[in-house]
Amino acid sequence: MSCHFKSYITTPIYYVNDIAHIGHAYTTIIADSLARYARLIGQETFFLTGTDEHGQKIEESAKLRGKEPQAYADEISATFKNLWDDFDISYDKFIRTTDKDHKIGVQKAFTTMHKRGDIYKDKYKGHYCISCETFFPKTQLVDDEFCPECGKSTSIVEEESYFFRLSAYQDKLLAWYENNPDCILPKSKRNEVIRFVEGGLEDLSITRTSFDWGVKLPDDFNDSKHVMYVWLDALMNYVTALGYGTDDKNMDFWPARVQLIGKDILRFHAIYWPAFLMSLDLPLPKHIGAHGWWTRNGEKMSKSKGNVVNPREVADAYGLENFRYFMLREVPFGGDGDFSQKALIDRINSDLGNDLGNLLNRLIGMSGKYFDGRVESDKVANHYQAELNEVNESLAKLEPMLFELQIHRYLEELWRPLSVANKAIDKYQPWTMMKEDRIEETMALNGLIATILAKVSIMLHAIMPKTTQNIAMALGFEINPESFVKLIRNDEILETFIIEKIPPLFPRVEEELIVEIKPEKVEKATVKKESKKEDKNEGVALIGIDQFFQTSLKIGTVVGAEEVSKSKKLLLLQVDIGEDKPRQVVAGIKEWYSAQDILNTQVCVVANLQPAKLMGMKSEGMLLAAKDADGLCLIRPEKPKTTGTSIS
Ligand code: ME8
Repeated sequence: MSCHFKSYITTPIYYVNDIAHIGHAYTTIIADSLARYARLIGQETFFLTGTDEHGQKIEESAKLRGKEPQAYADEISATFKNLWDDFDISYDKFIRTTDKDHKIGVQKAFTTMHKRGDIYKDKYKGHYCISCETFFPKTQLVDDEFCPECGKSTSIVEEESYFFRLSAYQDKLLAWYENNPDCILPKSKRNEVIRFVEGGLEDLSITRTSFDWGVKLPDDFNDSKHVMYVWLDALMNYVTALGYGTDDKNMDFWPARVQLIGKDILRFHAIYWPAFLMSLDLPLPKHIGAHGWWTRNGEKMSKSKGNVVNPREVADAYGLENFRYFMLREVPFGGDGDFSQKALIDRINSDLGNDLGNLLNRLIGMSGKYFDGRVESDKVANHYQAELNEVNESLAKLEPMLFELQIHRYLEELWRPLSVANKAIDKYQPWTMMKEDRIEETMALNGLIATILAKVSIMLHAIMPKTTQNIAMALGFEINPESFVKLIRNDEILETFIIEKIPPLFPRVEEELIVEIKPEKVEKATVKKESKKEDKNEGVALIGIDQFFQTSLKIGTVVGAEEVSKSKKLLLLQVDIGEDKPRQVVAGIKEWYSAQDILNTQVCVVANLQPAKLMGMKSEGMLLAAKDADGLCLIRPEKPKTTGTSIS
């Protein structure tokens, strides 16, 4: 039995500037599986997830959509929560950084760090990437301008700021990594972090004055223009969720057993977070687990390519639990993984269908035919001790693997008992044994298979909760902490039962169930379920209204226009869409409009496109236009409308 009696498991809190995709689902499903496993083995468990709602990025996303940040955060946070609820994610708390208690906790942390002498005020000048909410030294920028992490343009920010004395924690951090070889998993990631910290740590700017949307400093600082740096705010969620700074109600769950993150945010969790905790005199987490990156068909997922995997779509098409199994089995934790329907279908048909589902079907078939469904396991050891030994050996290896985050190996090892069972049927040939009247041996073989299926179901339960409960039901028991102790810990056998026929668990998948929307052929893509007979829609991907509303369309007034001399096609426009300053838009319309034609006219602007660069000029929007054989015309409001009005 493990020595931790309380297991606290966390996911990152996800930004509300985007809806959930397969990457978010991956982290959350791993965490859910660990939490379910911890509960099954009888540990008191607390599983936390939630949303990260402050910062400039969120403020700007809200503004682009013409919404107040709080209203916008409410809306997107709910989409995450709904998805996790629909996915049956067993979180104990869903935290939002806009929760009052969280804000109080962050302020308390700030005060504590300050009292300890870890916070001081100074000036900061640096290159800031809004998308990553991070300052980068000039030496790390790409072409002196672009963010080394996400490639977007950075801007120079000079502000008065409070600083956290990160530099003072360099040695303590190195000692922590040194003395706790498993503190960062996989170990290769720990080595990366050590190298980074050995390179030297600068103090960290932890407040901002250039925007408002964040946790204010505590009142006694009397410094209302500062808000907390979003990463200080966000990281603190892991303890404010337990009551830090308010009622301390669940603080006995701290330190966390496992904090799951993607490799993109390792630096924040493996360097800043432990330093903050040390400053607060709180213990450090047992494991920080950084997983790799999901791509789709070998390509990075991005909205502009239109290849982002929507977890709901996959779960609807292939089954939620099959999808869970696939993600956890397919990729070694820490490595990058590729999502393809082919790989998913292979896992369903082969691992789940052939190895597991068919085994149950074979058992239902044999016990029905020979024994009216009765299965007795009490003579198994008399006839199949070698098989039992092999199974027990495999099961014994499993225990530490999950919490060491060797999840794909755990599943691989868990399939060995299934293979023992399948091989035993082929080897002992129950149909021959029955002909030879070897009834006890045949019954014991069925008992062996049932026992193996029962044990495997228990150990697979955390990953496929409903499916395994169905298997258990067919085998006349229920998966719970008691049956775990009986069948796994104490190696007991299944009591005699009458097998129940259940519908096939993993019907064979014959073809891809989601029609790929190829990025460059969006207009030609079809959606299988909906493409039926509506001629007008044939060949066009149907989208839901919520997808349509993800596009922010605005009435803009062109307040500046000039021709780009080196280009036959481009005009450089300044378009007012009701924001502080006009947007620069580079439009390919010069063949049909002169600068003068378009100046002081109204246009329709797509306002939430990723900025792009055209001939070295930044373009922060796109104009709506229609083009046919006669040429191109701009789409404009029929009557003048207030600049910045949303189009819907
Ligand atoms: O970083 N593959 O939030 P976020 C695998 N708010 N995992 C992926 C992924 C991909 N392609 N894309 C995202 C933030 N993830 C901060 C965290 S915590 C105090 C604050 C997963 O919405 C992965 O877990 O950008 C990654 O770490 C997380 O989503 C980032 O989510």
